[in-house]
Amino acid sequence: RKPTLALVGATGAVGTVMRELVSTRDDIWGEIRLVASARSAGKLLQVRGEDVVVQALTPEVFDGVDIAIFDVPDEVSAEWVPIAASRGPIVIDKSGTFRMDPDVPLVVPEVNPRDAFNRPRNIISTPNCTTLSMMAGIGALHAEFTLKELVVASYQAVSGAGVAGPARLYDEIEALAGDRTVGSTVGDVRKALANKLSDDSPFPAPIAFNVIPWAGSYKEGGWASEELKLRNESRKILGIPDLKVSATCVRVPVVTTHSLAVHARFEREITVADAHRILEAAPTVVLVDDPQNGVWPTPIDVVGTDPTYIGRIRQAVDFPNTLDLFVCGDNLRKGAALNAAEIAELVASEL
Ligand code: 2RA
Repeated sequence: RKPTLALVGATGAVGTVMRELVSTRDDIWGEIRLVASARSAGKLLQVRGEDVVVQALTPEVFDGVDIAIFDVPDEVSAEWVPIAASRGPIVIDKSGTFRMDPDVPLVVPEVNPRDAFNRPRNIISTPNCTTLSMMAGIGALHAEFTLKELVVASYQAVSGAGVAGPARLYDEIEALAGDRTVGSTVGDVRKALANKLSDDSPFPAPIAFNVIPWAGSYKEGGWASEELKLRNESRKILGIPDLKVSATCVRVPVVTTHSLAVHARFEREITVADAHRILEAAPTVVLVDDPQNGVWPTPIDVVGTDPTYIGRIRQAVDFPNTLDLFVCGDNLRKGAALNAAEIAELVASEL
């Protein structure tokens, strides 16, 4: 019997990519059940070329399900993931709710696949998209050179904030288009937008023609939640509890694909050639690193694809055993839906 899969949150930004992925990857699934809030129940959505009726989130919807992938807000996961897990399926949860629970593994299949098979609560967590964008590459380098410190600056796409993110960016660009002076005087962008758009943006400042040094919610000490996630999740996935990590997360006017500038210190000397050799051999990493010829990764050349792209690899001049590099990864694919699909395929192999 082929396993039954439930996709919970099937109508969201990640849910849409998830349906596309299960329709195009190896078809290992029997029934695929689509689940969403009562508001979306009854809708028809396409999976594997067929219309499937969306079912409402109820305890009974998980009966007979082998694996359930949740992509819903934290508070919905907090309530419903334990209910689902108690009714049988292995639950793969994309929210932040269980990631740091010691009884819930946090899995990136390229880095710590074995952790997926030790899950006391029947739950597996998948990391935040910002952490995930760099994990395949950093994990491969760590496996040979032992990572000691990470200093990261992120350049995060607006779709990380859900479907409202791109909608707001497009609205702002449309509202500003045609004025070839806007952006040259303090306050002019805010004023132009205030005249044309409501202020219910998912972002705390205009995102068109701008960058915003903030992603997530406020945490003690002035940290943004995304920055602490990067630190805590990297430590857990890599299995280095004392890894030193410091991050600054920035939202940029890119639709989809997060980028990260990474400063990584290792236990021993590592050269650019070492990094090229390791990353070229890493199956899900694409090395794009020929700066003399203007070759490096950019989000618009990465969006819609599965791998992590890495370039601009340099040996830090003033910091021993340290590389600087630039990573791009599609935040909706490897950053979210793809990692969950890969975990599902991994654990389905044991059913
Ligand atoms: C963001 N990392 O980009 C978040 C999404 N989980 O906002």
